[in-house]
Amino acid sequence: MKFIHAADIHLGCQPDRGFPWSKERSLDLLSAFRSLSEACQEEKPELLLIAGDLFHRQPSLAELKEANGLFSGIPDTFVVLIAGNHDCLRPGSALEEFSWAPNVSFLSGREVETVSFSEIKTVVHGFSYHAREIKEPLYDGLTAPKDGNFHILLAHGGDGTHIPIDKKKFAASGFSYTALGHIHKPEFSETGRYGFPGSLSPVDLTETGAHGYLQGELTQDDGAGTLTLRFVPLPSRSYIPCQVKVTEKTTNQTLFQTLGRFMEQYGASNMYKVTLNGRRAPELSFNEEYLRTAGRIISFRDNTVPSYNMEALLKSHRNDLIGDYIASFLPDGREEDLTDPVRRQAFYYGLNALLSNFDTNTGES
Ligand SMILES: [Mn+2]
Repeated sequence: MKFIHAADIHLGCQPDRGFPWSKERSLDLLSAFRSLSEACQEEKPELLLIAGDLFHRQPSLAELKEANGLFSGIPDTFVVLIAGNHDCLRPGSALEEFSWAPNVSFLSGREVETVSFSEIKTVVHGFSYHAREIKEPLYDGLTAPKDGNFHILLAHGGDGTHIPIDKKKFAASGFSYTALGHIHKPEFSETGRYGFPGSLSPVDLTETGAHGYLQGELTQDDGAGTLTLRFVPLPSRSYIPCQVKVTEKTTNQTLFQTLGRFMEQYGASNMYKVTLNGRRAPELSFNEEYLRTAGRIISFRDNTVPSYNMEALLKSHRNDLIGDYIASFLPDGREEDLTDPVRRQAFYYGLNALLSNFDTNTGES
């Protein structure tokens, strides 16, 4: 029995809101969902499992019709879905009242229900969220009968406020596979009999790395079946960390060029999380606003420190305010001791201010 397992598609979400490329990112989510249905047309799995958060929020009737349209285009695949915390069921909502295509089963109840497919000797168990949060570990006690069928648990959660789970328990639960959603980073275990496909396409800047779905197969053996799983990445724009080490020679213009080359190499349509490290010329600070125009920079972090010669400064300011100032932060004269980033930043701001106001003739600040 072949299946495809996806989750956290978040249709209707607009990632990177406020950035000029945000609109394109919401289209990415639509493309990823279409790619998933095309994968089903090509691979012809018996089952498509969608483990919650198909929609980013309460779907409109139009969004439901769009999703259903793709599902009805894969009539030879049984589709089973549940609602997650984002698209949790509200009384009287379009989602609650929607009638899905004949090949789609929506496990909409708040308690475990099942749908059986005798053709593929498979039973899918699951329930839907009816609230934004569920703090009880509702999956921990569930077990599957030994009746010759494959039993699949479709589940959504895995953190403290969304059905905490104990991954170690899944292998002994009797379920052939627990198809999870909610955690947006892919993670799966054949021996542990569970998988998180992660979000189908990344929905925010924390979601670096590859995104896609899980493709699996269950074959009969004496027990719950032999499980194989494979992660299939979907081509998509992604969030890429970009760490730059600056030197005393780095200026805003040369840094702009470095960032530009990096983004060209990894794809100008991707989003970059820029972090600057190293020691910059003390007179110079980096102009975030200007540097952001080098490309799609979703986050910008400047951890650089000015490259003062602390030993020489301490020597020449032994008897003035600057020497006292340095000594109050660095009793041993070592900058490495300033490990707290806020304190470090404050120290350099202060030092810079003192030095720029220091009158070399009078020796006073
Ligand atoms: Mn979720």
